[in-house]
Amino acid sequence: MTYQHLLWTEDAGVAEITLNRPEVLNSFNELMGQELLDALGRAADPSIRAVLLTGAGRAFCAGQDLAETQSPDGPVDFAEIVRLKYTPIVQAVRQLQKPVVCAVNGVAAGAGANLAFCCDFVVAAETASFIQAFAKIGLVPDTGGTFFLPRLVGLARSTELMMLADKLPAPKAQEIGLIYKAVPADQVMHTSRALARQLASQPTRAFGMIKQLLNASLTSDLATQLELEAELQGAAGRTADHAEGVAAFLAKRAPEFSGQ
Ligand code: T3D
Repeated sequence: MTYQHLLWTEDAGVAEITLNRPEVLNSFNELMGQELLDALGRAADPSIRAVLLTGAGRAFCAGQDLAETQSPDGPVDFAEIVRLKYTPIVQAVRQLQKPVVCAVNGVAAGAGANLAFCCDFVVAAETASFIQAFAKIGLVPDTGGTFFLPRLVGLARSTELMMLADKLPAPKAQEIGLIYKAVPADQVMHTSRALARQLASQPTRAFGMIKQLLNASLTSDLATQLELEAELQGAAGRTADHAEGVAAFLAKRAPEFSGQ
């Protein structure tokens, strides 16, 4: 499938998805939301073992396309937009049984920032920034922001970010543990691609199960979590990659994981 507002490329088991509306800082119109959801579904194919998400041009994503939601016919139902667009995208990223690396090449605002924060790794250009822009236009954070931010950086910092809505520079985001790392702008794609490629060569099924465990840990109690660990360790122990990992260890050679 070809997309109007996304670029899709595949290399060495990595699907690279680029939000591609640079003239409006890759803000989300309806079609780009549908296309991203489609692309995340396509990334479930077993030949894809890691995903890299980024933006074209000088921004990562400026959130909702604000021009699109202005209707002469009266107020647009934002609840519907959130339910039909942003919520399914967040669920798709979290349910995808493989790592998603987000390369934040420039500013990430509103739903664009929170899309980055629901990914497994965020590599940002040192010149990039994150803005919980919602309050600036009288809205509340969506796209999982109120779920992930308090868990990533705590309540006080989340309140500050959401209510003051100041630009958070990427190096500061790294310092407070909100993102994986900030790198010089000219290295953001190289670093992100190298990371995605490395992840794609690892035990993909175990990574999928790690993601399942981390998702569950965000809401479960200790007993439930311990039982899920036991269950998924059982499943991981039956994978070809576990057999390969142990065989490689005993033979003192590097493992060659197939992702199975
Ligand atoms: O509404 C619902 O459906 C509910 C769901 C909401 C989810 C959300 O994401 S709400 C939050 C929406 N996003 C924002 O409020 C951010 C708006 N953008 C900005 O604040 C700034 O553009 C940035 C801080 C991100 C970057 O500033 P700067 O100075 O680097 O760029 P700029 O000049 O403001 O933007 C460049 C162009 O992109 C400009 O167009 P022009 O003048 O060159 O023709 C600007 O209008 C356009 N643009 C930027 N963001 C958006 C946008 N156009 C539409 N929607 C945008 N969100």
